[in-house]
Amino acid sequence: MTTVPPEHSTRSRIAEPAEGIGLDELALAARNHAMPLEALRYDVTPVGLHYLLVHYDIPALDPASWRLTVDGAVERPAVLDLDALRALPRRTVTVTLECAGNGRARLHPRPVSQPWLTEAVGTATWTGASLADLLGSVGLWPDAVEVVFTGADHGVERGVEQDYQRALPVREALGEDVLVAYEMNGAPLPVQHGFPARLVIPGWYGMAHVRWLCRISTLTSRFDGFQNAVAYRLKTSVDEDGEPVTRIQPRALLVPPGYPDFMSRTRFAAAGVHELVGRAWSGMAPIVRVEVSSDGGGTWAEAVVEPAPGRWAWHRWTYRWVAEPGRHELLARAYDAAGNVQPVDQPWNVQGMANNMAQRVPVVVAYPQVRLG
Ligand SMILES: Nc1nc2c(c(=O)[nH]1)N[C@H]1C(S)=C(S)[C@@H](COP(=O)(O)O)O[C@H]1N2
Ligand SMILES: [Mo]
Repeated sequence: MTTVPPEHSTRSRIAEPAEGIGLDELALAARNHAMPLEALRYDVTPVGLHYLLVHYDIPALDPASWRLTVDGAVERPAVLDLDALRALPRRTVTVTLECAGNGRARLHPRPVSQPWLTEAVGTATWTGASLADLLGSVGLWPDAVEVVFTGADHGVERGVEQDYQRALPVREALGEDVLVAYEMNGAPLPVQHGFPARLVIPGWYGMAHVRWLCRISTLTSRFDGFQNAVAYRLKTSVDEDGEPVTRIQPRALLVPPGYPDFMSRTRFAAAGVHELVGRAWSGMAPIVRVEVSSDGGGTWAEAVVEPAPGRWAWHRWTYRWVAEPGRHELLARAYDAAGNVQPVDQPWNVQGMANNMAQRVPVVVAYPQVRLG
């Protein structure tokens, strides 16, 4: 382990009131892209449009020499190559994945980190072996409590040198749709999404879906690694331990209507009827209701919500908007069957995690058509 210079041993930081996005955040934003909102039109996000978040570097793994070690609190530790993984029964699940930091850049005050707006999301069809089958084949000890997943990527975070590692409680890890996936949208995993294998844990925020998986270790005690114990915590002051970030909070997003101004992204749309289209999802329960406001959140009306293409995938929704000439602000909010409601005001926390404040889309409507210049 290298000695980390003190300037890198920082705690997470909150931006000063007038502080803009820094070059450090721009560097992260340029590496890690969001999903363009117009891609909400697809049930399954085309691979290149799916959001991407990589903490360190994308590792180069040779599929011929790659191995997955399964050990710890198990009867028969095993080492699998890619053929052995692919020989296990195949399972395919369509999953909406969202980064826990989504929405962070819109918070006041702003936590300094990957500065997401609202579109760190995507839906993919993942194929792989079920983790329950894999753990069943090695004989999980009955007193195992956590499963630790280790990726092949390595870096330093707030002064701590580490492999990217996350743990899950055993009862979550044994869910029937939890996969060690080796295909995304019907093709081998693209390198940036975890080639040759990644964990997929439907309903959970992105940080739990460990890519470039090389080791699965079961423990009879709680895991205290950085990404569980320090990062991905909901806390209102820096000194608290906070609660762990787990499942995805409900969120609705809409495809902004009309066309955009290049710099401001303000929308211009013709007066008349617009069929607004969006998606809504929750990692806790199906979406039961979506509401739309065209007056900045003053009044709300019900959208039509379609069934989701799978238990863990987003729902498509539509709303018939009669657009009058003038300036408007569109909002959408989602409700799930477990009673979770998406807030209009920010749910603030130190790391800007699980923040599902409603999206706002300013639209300038003109009749019969907008003409600039
Ligand atoms: N090995 C490894 N796995 C990882 C990460 C990482 O940096 N390294 N980032 C996590 C985070 S924070 C997110 S949001 C998702 C992003 O997955 P995607 O880029 O395939 O959409 O991967 C997760 N898995
Ligand atoms: Mo993330």
